[in-house]
Amino acid sequence: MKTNQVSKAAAISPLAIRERTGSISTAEIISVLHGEITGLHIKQAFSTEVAEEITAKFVGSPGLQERKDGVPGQYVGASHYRKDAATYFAASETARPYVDALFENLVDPVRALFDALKRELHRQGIDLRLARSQDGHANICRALSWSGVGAYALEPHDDVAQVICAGNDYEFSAVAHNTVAALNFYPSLADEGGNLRLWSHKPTVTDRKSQGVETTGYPYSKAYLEPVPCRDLQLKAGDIALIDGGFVHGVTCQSGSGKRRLVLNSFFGFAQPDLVLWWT
Ligand SMILES: O=C(O)CCC(=O)C(=O)O
Ligand SMILES: [Fe+2]
Repeated sequence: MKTNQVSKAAAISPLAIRERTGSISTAEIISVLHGEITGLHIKQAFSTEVAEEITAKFVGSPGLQERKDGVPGQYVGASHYRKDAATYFAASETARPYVDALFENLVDPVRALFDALKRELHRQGIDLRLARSQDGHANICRALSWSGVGAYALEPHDDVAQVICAGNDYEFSAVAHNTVAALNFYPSLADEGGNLRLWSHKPTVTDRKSQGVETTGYPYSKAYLEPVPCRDLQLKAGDIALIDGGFVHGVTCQSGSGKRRLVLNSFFGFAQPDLVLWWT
């Protein structure tokens, strides 16, 4: 990681951020997909009662596990990060009952967004579906609680490196040429911190190589990001943040007694002009 770090300044790409209260619209989601909005923060976007029930189900889930892939956190669901397609889709199948159980007896807000987007895209002649292979298909989301200590609960990273390096076994590898939209629902936050920080920088393959994060996009160093302007989305339970995952982002440190930060995360993007794929 250290040897060929050329100290080349990170190119600045402006952030287009929209923050408001209310319900998310399919037009805004599609604007993120087209790269017109970098960060969309919708406050009070889903019910706090539903948020509390999902959080309680996560905490008590028999499918709750510690991440063992170098990213500190606990999760329910499957992550494609550093997995080949066969392993990821098998893990998705195994985790499905646990993911579904998080929404038992509730109207799942992630599924509601998926269905609304599917209807709108269909009107435009575009199909939206979960990514799949012969081994299974992706889940609607994964639930994550970050536990990094220090400046970041989740270190600065981008979500595209893992898609580029996923390999051709994955039908969604083609999305890396377009916007990888990262969708986050927040059922719970710690009393303080846990902001989603976005930097004005969209790394290229060359940038990643220079930083020794070519295959992971994780983590970008403090020194590399120091000169880059950033913006924090200050999140509360019931909020949604939808970002262009190609921009560097991370989660600031969190503090306070008891409450843990929980995010329901999914990725989606255009694999073909008439096909949007969704995965975790
Ligand atoms: O927890 C968050 O706010 C962001 C999650 C994230 O960036 C990711 O899962 O890749
Ligand atoms: Fe991310």
